[in-house]
Amino acid sequence: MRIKRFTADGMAEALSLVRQELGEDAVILTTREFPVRRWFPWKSRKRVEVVAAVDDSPPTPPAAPDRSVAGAGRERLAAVLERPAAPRAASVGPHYPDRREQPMERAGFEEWEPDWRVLIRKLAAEGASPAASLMTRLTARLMAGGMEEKWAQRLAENAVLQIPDEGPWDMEEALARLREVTGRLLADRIGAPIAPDARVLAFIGPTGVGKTTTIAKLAAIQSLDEERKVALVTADTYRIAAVEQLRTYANIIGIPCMVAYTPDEMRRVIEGLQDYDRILIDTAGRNFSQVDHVQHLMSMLKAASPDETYLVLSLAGKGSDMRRTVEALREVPIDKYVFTKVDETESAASAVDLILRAPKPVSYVTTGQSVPDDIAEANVHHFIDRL
Ligand SMILES: Nc1nc2c(ncn2[C@@H]2O[C@H](COP(=O)(O)OP(=O)(O)O)[C@@H](O)[C@H]2O)c(=O)[nH]1
Ligand SMILES: [Mg+2]
Repeated sequence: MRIKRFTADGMAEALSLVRQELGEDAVILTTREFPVRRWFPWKSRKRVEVVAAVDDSPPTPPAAPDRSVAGAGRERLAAVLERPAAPRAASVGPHYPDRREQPMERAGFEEWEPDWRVLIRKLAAEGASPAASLMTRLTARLMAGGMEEKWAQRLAENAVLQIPDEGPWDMEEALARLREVTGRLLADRIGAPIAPDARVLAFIGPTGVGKTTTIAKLAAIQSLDEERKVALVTADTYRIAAVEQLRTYANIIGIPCMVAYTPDEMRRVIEGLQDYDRILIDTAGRNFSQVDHVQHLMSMLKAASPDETYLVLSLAGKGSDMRRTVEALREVPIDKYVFTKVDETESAASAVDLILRAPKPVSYVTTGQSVPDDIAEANVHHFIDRL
């Protein structure tokens, strides 16, 4: 570690000295302004002092590919930020790897506190610098879209940090950088359609988010386009209309629809559907802040023993509600997310917040009420274009 003190007439000059002497990896430890006394006090001017350090110990060999921002350290973060986003085809097709093989829960953003945040903060503290004002505007925009402040701030800081020194320091550039940074963070978390060999699929989530409609869309595509043998099962027996709704879709598509009132029935129904390729299970969207609703859901899921469990969440809802649902369902093993009602919202910030906070692959987004057309395999643009 080399530590050095620099003084200059302004922060920009000081930082450029730091960069010249210590290189791009330098970390700002402290900054301070001090007046230079002249003969006449009213003519005193300010100088800036920056203490910076650089770690010049030999570099550690690169870690195995892992795009999570987990694990402290600038290198990991830099690797995440600098690796170009992998181009991702809109439709990934049936060869898509089964992501259940991968560890889902990675340590998240919390640990992502690189030292150069200090630098940005200092810049912000300078007052009306363009960097500070863009950071504030980006943060406010993300928060208005439902992202929690600390995440909004970090994304905004990272975006602004990517703007070259010579600018342009405007919102258009800042947004482009925000999309770039977010895209890289999300890249390996988005685009995970139904795994080819997954047979039993359960869909859970709050009421009204679009579970039944999404199941109808997927069932129609799987059955009519992909010519698989598809069956529907509903455990949403709380409302009579819910059973009828699913049954109507099943009749139109021409596939069976079974009802399971209890875990035992669920077990029997699934057993009876052994020669079906895909069994899509609809569940009741109850108020999951009540523990017994979660327990009931868990016992149904346990009986169904799904290969994949999808948590369906609506982008039209509030970010805080979405986070509450995820928190209430923390005991439920969830494999993937489906985000609905993308057509009803201008901002996907709340979804980005969730994907960064509780990382799971995002499989589909739905874009309207039309069965079966308004559904697409999720891609990064569904999210970053709405930031
Ligand atoms: N705008 C829009 N509406 C949707 C979408 N998906 C579902 N809906 C509507 O949301 C309402 C609730 O859907 P439903 O499937 O019954 O929700 P569930 O209670 O979660 O099963 C219905 O009016 C659907 O037509 C979507 O992607 N966009
Ligand atoms: Mg329903």
